[in-house]
Amino acid sequence: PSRVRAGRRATPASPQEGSFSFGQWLPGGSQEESDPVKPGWGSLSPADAHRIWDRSRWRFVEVAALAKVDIAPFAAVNLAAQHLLLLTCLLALSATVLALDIENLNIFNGTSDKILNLSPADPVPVHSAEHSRGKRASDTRPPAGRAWPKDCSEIPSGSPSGIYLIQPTGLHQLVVYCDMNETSGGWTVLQRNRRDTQITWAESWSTYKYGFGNVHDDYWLGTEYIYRITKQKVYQVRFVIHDSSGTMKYADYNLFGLEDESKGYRLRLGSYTGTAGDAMTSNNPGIVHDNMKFSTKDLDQDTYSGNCASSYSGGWWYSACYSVRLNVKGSITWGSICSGNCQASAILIKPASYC
Ligand SMILES: [Ca+2]
Repeated sequence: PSRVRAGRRATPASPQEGSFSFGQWLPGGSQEESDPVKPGWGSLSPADAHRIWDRSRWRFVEVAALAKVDIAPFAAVNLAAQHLLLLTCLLALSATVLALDIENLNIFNGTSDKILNLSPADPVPVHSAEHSRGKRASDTRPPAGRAWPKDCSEIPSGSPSGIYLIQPTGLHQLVVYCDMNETSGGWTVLQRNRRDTQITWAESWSTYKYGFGNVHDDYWLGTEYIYRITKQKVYQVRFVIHDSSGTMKYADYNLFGLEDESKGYRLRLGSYTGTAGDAMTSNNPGIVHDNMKFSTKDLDQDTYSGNCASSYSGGWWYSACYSVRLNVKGSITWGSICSGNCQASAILIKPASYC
């Protein structure tokens, strides 16, 4: 390795140093970017070496050393160096994921290249294979003062749907699914569930508070995170329901907000439009959800004498008990359009639009 390094230190001679040019033996620029097996390497004639010896002993040593470099060991060293670089990149990758301080890594079990707003300019490389071809970790630092989007509405329009990092005010980064296709995009997905989901949904208050599931498919973002996002701006909500035949229906409320944890994450909805029916704001106090506190199996804040969350599994804004039940394994319900046999659901929010 020391002989190879000697070649890297050599620089082209300046014109006043005579007719010999180092450039005729050495690949121009950085060897990392060039093919090390280059005509001329190892074919230095004794006469050339002598000329160099006459001018500078140091240079003779350098060139003679290069002339002795055999291709095979050099290739082995180069391969080892590439592996070392790849290992360094992988270490840097895992280190920078931690350095990003993602609060809810518990719902993210993929690789960093699944996070769409991590570009090569960010601390985590998007394509590690490309990274290993010569870029150094120091090339990928983010600009100072980098601001992450506060929600999915701050991601440039035209971006694809997928997993992004957002950073609501006062929090570290969160991974979240952004729906960029649904009516002009920019929707932050709070919940996603399917009839054949792998998750049970029968979780505790603290598990609901910080989220669970898998941001790649079914998940609850976290009641506290939902509260912290909605505290930033005035939001609208879209409940997306795939009914028993798979037809997509929706219920929009032009306002969506939660009160803080000390007030039970009480739900506040605006007025309804949509095709799924206004099942969240029923006139029947026994099955209404708007203005209800959130309940889980271990924290009963419903209006029923018993414990709705315990009886029906899954945390929700129960009254006594429900007409909508989206946080459940296998029996998703939205009003009368699919009572326990909806195929899928999602809850999406974005800043309210004003006419
Ligand atoms: Ca109760």
